[in-house]
Amino acid sequence: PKTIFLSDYTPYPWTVDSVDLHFTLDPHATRVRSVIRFAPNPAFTGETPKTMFLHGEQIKLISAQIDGAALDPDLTGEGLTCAVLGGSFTWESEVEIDPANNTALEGLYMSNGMYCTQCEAEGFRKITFYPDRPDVMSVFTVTVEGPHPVLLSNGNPVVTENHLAKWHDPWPKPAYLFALVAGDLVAHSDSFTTMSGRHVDLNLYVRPGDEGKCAFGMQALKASMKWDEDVYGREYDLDLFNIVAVDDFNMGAMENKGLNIFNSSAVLASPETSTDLNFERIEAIIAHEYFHNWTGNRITCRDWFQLCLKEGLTVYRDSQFTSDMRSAPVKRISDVIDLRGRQFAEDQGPLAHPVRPESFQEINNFYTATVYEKGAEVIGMLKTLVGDEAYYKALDLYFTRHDGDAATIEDWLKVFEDSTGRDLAQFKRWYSQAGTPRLSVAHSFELDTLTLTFTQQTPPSAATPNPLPQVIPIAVGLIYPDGTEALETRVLEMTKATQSFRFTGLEDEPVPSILRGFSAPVVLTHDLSDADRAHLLAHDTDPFNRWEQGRMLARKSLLAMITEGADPDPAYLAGIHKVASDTTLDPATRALMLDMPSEAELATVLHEAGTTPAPAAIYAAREAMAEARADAFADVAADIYAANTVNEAYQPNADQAGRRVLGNAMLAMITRRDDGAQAAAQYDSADNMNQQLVALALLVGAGKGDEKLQAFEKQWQDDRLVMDKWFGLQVSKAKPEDAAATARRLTEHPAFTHTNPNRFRAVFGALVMHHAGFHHVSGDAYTLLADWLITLDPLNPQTTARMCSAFQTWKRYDSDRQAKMLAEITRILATPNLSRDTTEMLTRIKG
Ligand code: BAL
Ligand code: ZN
Repeated sequence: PKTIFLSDYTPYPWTVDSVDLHFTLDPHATRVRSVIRFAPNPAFTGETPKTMFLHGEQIKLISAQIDGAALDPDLTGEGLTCAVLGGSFTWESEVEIDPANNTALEGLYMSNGMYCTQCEAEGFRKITFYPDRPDVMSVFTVTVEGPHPVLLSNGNPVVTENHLAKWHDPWPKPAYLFALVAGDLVAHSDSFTTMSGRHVDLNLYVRPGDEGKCAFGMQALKASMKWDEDVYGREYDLDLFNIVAVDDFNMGAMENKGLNIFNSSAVLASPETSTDLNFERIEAIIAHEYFHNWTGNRITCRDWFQLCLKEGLTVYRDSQFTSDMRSAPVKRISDVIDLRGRQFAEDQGPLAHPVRPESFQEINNFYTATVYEKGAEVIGMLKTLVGDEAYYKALDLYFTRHDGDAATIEDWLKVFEDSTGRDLAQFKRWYSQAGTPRLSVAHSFELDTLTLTFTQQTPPSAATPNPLPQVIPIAVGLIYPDGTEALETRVLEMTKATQSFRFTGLEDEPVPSILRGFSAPVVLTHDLSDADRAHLLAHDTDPFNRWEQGRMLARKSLLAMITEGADPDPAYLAGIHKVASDTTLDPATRALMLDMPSEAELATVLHEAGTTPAPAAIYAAREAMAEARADAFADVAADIYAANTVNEAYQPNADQAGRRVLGNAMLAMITRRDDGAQAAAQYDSADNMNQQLVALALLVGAGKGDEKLQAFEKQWQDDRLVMDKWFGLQVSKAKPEDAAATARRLTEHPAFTHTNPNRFRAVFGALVMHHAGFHHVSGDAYTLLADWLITLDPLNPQTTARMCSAFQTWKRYDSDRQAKMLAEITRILATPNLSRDTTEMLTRIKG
């Protein structure tokens, strides 16, 4: 496969002034007629080419003309080349495509009898011949003909007749934002009045039978539209905003202009079928896709290397939204847990890449935690450095200066430089260097002065062999021994490899609270005594750092259990016992304080410290800690559970969800002591999926879930999203030695299908997340996953390649596991005709 480099970018020689598309739908022989007006691109400085290349893959060319003259272009598997004269011209073509056999779910495909599209990043070339690159933007008019009650495309409807609809999108857009939907769908409709008083019709289109799962998504959409007006001054720009739910979808959702297409798991919700986490995720994804209308659609990316320009910023914006809708500290802590779990692991291994990568073979492989989540952290750091007011001023300038542009990270940083007067050359390293910086701090106190000395060092990687010091915003505060605050949060700007900061005029030696709010995505080493950590846990005014100190105590105890066979730390158990009963803290925060680091997080921490993680030992330590917690909480668990029981009608809000998560943390401890009686009672009385599913998971984990699993299947067999939970839960709650066999058994279930990405991920996503199960010494899980990746690859390369990241940590483990994983990686790579996606991923992983 060909490697594409950022440094090779050149503008396209032509602009596309208009695109007219006409679809005549047919499952196996959809005809697409296109009329595309090309003109010389003034931004192209080279000699005008004598030939034109158009992308096109897996499409049958029926006819092609330029200015009415028939052509016979040169065709390859990647597109066509034809001769052109200078000046403007009109390209016309007719092609045939086969949506019913499109199992890759890119381009135009069918899902449960409906037609839908996914064009980001490079799917439009599977629909018609076109310069399929994000810097070619045009106005689209689309006619859809087909025997379906609902025929949709981007923009506003122009003609709606029986079996024909014509759409016009007045906003120039790249082809990756094109969308088409046709099917027997029902709409849940509403409307929104924008800040300037414009009426916008809103529709959420779903399959008949799903009407009852639309209300929450619609409310989330309206809240997002209002929030973007209130916080960023961004107004919606069409008369219509449509969302469609699709069952077969590779990603969560897609921000096509005026016609967002969602994985049904990311939009359909009801109390009976969705958990609290489902509701929160759905609200966030709806917001994310909506926010893309400005950060992504109105201002798009010049090329795919700039993906973080829209994704990092939009993730940052959706995290701000969730913080405002729910609890800011809970959101921040949850984001950090996620970042450490996924992005830090990526940075540690062979897939490490900068937030703005500099080369790729298959762009689908770069929709990563680094581009998205670290990309969002970089925006957060920029905001911390310049301050809130300057940040929003810069964003206003960004929207004004670049509206309608396909922009770059250089454009983005220039806006901040121009509006704040700052030099961001060093800050730009956050975009160009891979790896997680290690930040260590030493503190000393003399007379009335505290000195903090920081050292930063980023481990070299293949992507960045010689990392240079980065600009690190370090938010610090100081807490006196009596628990009062010696210094409110101050942001230190570290730019050198080693740097000291002094705080004078102190009345007593304070305990430093470093990296408040996790102000930079770094691994912090701070040799605080357990007593100092306990002091911050009790008195820190920064909610993130309070949580972090508890987390550090938990980590320390678990690591001692894993590596030295130590007993659970009584001081840690006493600390969380105190926190759990502290009713001055909200239940969600208390639940987060009780949350134990995952096995994967512990493996990452051990690897960082130069120790080979032993999956069985990590699992055993967490189990032993869970047992010790059940003992330590025996006196209060039932009371806390009862006190947090929600008796009101189910609402998916943060307050109720917080009470449920704390109550269920207690139920987990109770289940270890009462033979599952309380969990069974919760299951039987549950009137919502959250409480039903948590109880079921606890019973299955305790080995007492067989009867309820059967009852659950019988109750929910017709609900595909709930059945995904049923599949996933059995794998994630299996004993490590049974995880692979459980997954294998489930693949034989009549409702298992590997062509539906949600169902495939339900089983195999759960298997790879089951650290001790996936890495069981038998190697059975490695083999099972490899077998299925080989089966899925020819059908759906994108989902296959994503799942390959399960092997990215292979070099961390002992030589036996390494050999087993390497054998599977090699076996998959040896498969004839392996996709470009999977080949690139496994070649990088193999290293
Ligand atoms: N643009 C791909 C899906 C998303 O990030 O919204
Ligand atoms: Zn996005």
